[in-house]
Amino acid sequence: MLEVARYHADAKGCIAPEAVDAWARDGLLVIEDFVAADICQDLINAADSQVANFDAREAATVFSTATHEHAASEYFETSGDKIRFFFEEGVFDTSGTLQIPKEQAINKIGHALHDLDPTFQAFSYQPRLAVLAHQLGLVDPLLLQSMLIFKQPSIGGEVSWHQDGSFLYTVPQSVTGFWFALEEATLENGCLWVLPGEHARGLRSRFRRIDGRLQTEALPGAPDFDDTAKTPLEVPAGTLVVLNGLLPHYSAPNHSQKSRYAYTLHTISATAQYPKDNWLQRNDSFPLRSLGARTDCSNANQI
Ligand SMILES: O=C(O)CCC(=O)C(=O)O
Repeated sequence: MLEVARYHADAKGCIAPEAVDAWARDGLLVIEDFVAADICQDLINAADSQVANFDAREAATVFSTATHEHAASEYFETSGDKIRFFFEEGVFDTSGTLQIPKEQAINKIGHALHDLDPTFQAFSYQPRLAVLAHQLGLVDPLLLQSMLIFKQPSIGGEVSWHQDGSFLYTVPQSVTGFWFALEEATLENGCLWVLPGEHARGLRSRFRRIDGRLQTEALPGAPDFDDTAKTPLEVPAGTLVVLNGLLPHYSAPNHSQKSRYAYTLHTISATAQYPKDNWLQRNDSFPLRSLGARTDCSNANQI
């Protein structure tokens, strides 16, 4: 099986030229030790306290990436500028009562933790990310979306193969994912899988509002994903995986006894056009903010 190379960033967020080359070639970049162990723990604690403070009776919306059934839900569609809670499949009975404790039942929190939770805000707008983004060629990155994906033991569901550009479409394509392993991610607990280089074959579909309803639309002439090179990314806690918005990725259900917490951020370019028929729309009174000022890496040590 193909092995994806691992890189490191220095204290400023600077990476070696070989890492920049790997990003361009593969459409993804794995940076180990990007997040210190105590910061991973702070983020885990902040996520757990969001869940503890959430009244599960407020939302009986079942989240399922396999069927996109959630798409019809107003709760999902208006979550772009809020902190909302989405559940694993099958955890409610027909009357909307949770059958298991909410701590096990929540699939993810989204989609504006980065602007509304102080711990996630401080982490998301850290200068090292702006430095890294600049080296990867991102132009005026704005923080659009954040999610905490729990993958709780035995129940954490699959995230089906997709390109982030289908959901967060811009012209030209500019979405970039920053995925942080807050806990070790393994084959057993549902690590990411990727198709290195497959971003070069373009966007396959769009998830957009058509006649008032969110739907997935195949793009004309788009090839199927070629999954012959599908590669698991087993990574230690603290690893950052950066994903080009056209890079197909997936994660399996968690059948193990260990959770797999990950925090994920998506940026778009301020210079790109963001269509009105994308699912995620923010209120005009709550504009997107820039990742921040960049620093020059020209004097950085080789990592
Ligand atoms: O964490 C996962 O399992 C999937 C994350 C993902 O698809 C994303 O961040 O775009």
